Amino acid sequence: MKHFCSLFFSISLIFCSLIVRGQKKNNNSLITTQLNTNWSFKSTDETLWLKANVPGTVHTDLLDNKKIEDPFYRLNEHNLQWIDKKDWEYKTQFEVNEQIFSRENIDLEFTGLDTYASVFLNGSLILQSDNMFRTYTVSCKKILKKGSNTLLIRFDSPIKKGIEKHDAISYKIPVSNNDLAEIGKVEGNKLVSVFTRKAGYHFGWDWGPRLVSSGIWRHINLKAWNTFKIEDLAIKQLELNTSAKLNALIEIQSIEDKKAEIELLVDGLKNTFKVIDLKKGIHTYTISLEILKPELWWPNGMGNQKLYSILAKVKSEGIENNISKKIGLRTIELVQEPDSIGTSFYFKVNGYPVFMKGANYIPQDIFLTEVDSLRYEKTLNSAKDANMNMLRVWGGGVYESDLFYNLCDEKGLLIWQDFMFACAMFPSDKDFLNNVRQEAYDNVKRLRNHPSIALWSGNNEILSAWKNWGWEKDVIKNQGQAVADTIWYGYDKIFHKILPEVINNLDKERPYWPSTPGSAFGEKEDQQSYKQGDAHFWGVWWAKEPFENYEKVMPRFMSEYGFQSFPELSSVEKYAVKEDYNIFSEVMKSHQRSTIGNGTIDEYMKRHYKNPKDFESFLYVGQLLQAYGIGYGMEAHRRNRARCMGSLYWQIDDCWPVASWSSIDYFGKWKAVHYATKKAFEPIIISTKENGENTEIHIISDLLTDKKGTLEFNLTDFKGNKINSKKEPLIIKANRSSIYSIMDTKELLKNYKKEEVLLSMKFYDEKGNIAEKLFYFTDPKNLNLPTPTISFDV
Ligand code: BMA
Repeated sequence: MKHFCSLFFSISLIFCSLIVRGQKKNNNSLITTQLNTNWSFKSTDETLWLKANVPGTVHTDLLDNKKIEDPFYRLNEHNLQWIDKKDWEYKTQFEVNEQIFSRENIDLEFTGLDTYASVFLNGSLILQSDNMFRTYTVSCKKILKKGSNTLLIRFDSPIKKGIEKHDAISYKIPVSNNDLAEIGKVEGNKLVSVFTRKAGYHFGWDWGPRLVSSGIWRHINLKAWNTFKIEDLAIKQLELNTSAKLNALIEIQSIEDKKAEIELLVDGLKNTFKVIDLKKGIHTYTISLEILKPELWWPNGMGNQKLYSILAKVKSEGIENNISKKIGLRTIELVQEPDSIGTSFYFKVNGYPVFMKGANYIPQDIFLTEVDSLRYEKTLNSAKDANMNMLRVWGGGVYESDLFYNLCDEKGLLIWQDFMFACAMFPSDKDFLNNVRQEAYDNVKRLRNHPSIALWSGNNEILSAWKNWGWEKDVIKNQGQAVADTIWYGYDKIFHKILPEVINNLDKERPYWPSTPGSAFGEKEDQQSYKQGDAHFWGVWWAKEPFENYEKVMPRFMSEYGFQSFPELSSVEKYAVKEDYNIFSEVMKSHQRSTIGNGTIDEYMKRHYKNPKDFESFLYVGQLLQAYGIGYGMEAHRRNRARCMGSLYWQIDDCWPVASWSSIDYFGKWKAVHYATKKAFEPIIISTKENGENTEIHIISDLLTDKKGTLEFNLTDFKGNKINSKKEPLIIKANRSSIYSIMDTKELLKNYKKEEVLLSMKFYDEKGNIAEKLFYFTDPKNLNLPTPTISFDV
């Protein structure tokens, strides 16, 4: 953890030196200092203060101080459940020099307190917070001193607070069993997660540990300013054709009425100048600007990701404050129009329908502050390299860091952004609803400039749970209609009123989708018809349906489907020892959170593969199995793009070492399915399937122009002898899926058996191969593969 500390320290140094340099030009401008150093912590019932990292978490600080063992190792998680039952405090001393102290206004800005925090500045209580997703700003000039100041933050146990809130209401809120209260050793196994605005997955999930930490998880900034401070800059796109007409909305806080000059620069060049009347208080000023011959921002695979940097300089009576944002110019629409099937559900970017290829994303660590820029870069590069153009930031995690969205902007990864609600109903009281409104406000405001964000989505699977999984009926049956009405009141308020209102105020250009999976007709319509809306299809896995059902269940947009595998041996070695090497050992079971996980993998493996000879081979074949199944699903979705316009599998990453649906394990290792994804998501693919007596060859292109080349296929036996072949020129049509050929399988195979042959296909032009595909006519376990005689030297 040390390197993170020094990283943050050097960032603050760079920051300070920029400020000092800035001050030479203008010694009245805003001074921002991050309070990242000099922190210590302890539980409130101890006396000894230990060194702490900020940003950080209690668990990682305890680990750094060697007070606990690695929470991910073997069964250690189970011995660490005492941590979330205690209250913790963090303190630091920081200097306020003359220059800072002389500013008329000094604010403390807390961008992430997890979660029930009481903040004391020099002994005075200045803030009580109860939402890890919110930013809190406190004006504190009156309490600050010149010289040394003390900041102390007490975090109340989220479990004890949760129990209080749980016990204070007279009814039970339905929560899925992802809240692992039993592992958490919570009294009476009470499900407390929904009472706290804290990442849902901290309380456990079917791929995650139960490690409910606390801490200062994002920066604390001290901001000192004279007369006015810029709060925000939002760029709104009004028109985009031969020129881009934009509005800059600049929010400024001023302590008095006065004149100010605003200058806007685009990529360093002066664009607009305007004199405005600054008014006392916080107000938004609108200034129009224009970019001639704009270069568009495109999703990955469709073009470049041009980002314009917009700098706003605000000057008034010798004070200059600046703010800058990066934007991308593009149009995006969610098209839901009646068609011959039902109602479409697809995204149009810059006027083109785009098939969304991607995955669901969960936080990359149970301890959020462990995810440094390298890990963000690596995971998002893996998405880009696998030809993805969309990730869904799932609602049981967090609104991600600015860095995450910056990287998505740069890499052309569109984001389906959930609000942070998943798999549970929530409280309906006024305080809770107000808290949610403020959280939505903070995050929509923070994120709205990112071209990568395609859609706001209210929640994960809550509507399904209430309407289709039987939660509503159970509540009516066991607790009565009045309780069901109270619970639904909260749902209706949050997802049909509060969130749409916030979006309408701040970001109305972007589509809002109340729940995923959802229906085009709101909560009244059956979501299981697959004729409209998006779908999460879990018949494969939970109902053990065959992989072929990925072809049969074809929604308009598949936003979740998945199949598990274990990490490879080199990753398992990091959390287990040799005696654990059996998927049914205590340790391996503890790193497998799906109630049906091991049995399901085993059953599907028997359907498609031979029995692996040992533990290591089981891990390996398990990964092949996942690649086989999910690869099948991806191709099926793409073949059917006339109906289905998105394929986001569950899930790209892990937050600890575990057996899960991920395609990249916790240590960053690509599983076999990630390689299969890269292949299945290439811009042009050849996809073969058997349909009754026939073999069909489909060709799918996501390119925006037709592609000319030659298609060749060869049917051979496993020794390489040619049985059948064909080669012909072909023009692959832009942005569509078409059937290239339907052949009678018997004729194609000539008298050969399915287990003896393989069909290899390629499409190429004068520059080389564009698409390649190998197709087998039977499951891997049936193939009569000859024993190879290959020798190698390393
Ligand atoms: C999906 C998700 C998660 C869950 C996953 C696997 O539906 O939304 O809640 O982890 O299934 O069960």
